[in-house]
Amino acid sequence: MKLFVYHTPERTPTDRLPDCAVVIDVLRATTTIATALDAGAEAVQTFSNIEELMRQSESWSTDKRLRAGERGGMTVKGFELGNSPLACKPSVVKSKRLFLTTTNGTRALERVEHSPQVITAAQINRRSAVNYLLETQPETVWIVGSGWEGDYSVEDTACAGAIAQSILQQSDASLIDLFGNDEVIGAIALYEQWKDNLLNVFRQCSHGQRLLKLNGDEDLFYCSQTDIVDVLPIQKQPGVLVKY
Ligand code: 3SL
Repeated sequence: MKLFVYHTPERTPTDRLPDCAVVIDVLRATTTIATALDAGAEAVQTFSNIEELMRQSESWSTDKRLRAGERGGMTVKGFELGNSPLACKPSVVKSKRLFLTTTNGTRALERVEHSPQVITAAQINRRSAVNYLLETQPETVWIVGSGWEGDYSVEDTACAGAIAQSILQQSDASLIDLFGNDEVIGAIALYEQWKDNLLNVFRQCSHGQRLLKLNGDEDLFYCSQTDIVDVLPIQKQPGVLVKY
């Protein structure tokens, strides 16, 4: 297995695809996706474009669908849910399809949606993603962060490092065997530096600050927890994620 880390969709190569893509948007899209599937949602279908989401969700009966998403961190007008993982309670999402649009996470997913295998990861389900990679041993793995409108986000790269570090610890491979680009080494170092205090870095980083202005401290706390959810979202058709 060769691991590559790309900080943003914009920095992800366009002329090839990996055997497996791992998409990360810790704050908050991939945390929300894992939480919704863990709470019993039938699937999460992702869109970068609101009009396309409206068009495709229209044919679903209202008792089987939920429209969810944010722009600028706030719930899209007329949608039932925003992008807070804490809203994804079983009583709300069970057996429903979430039609989800977000600013960056859904764009990152689109960037690699034609890869043979696509999974999503966040800090809360890091272990499930690692177990899947160790079990399936894809030859090339791209861990793609969502960032923020083209810029790097520290929380996504820290989570990429958490995945890479755990794979390194559990496989016989050395770092030299495992890493495909220098970003992997940087991501592991970043995670090592902050792993015991992720909440602190989440509160300081630019996206954490943005969410704090929207009263998002509970979301930050939830998103900063490691391995609390045993669920792996896997793409069954482009843009549609289900429980593995
Ligand atoms: O950018 C995204 O995809 C979102 O997850 C951003 S937010 O945390 O909902 O503001």
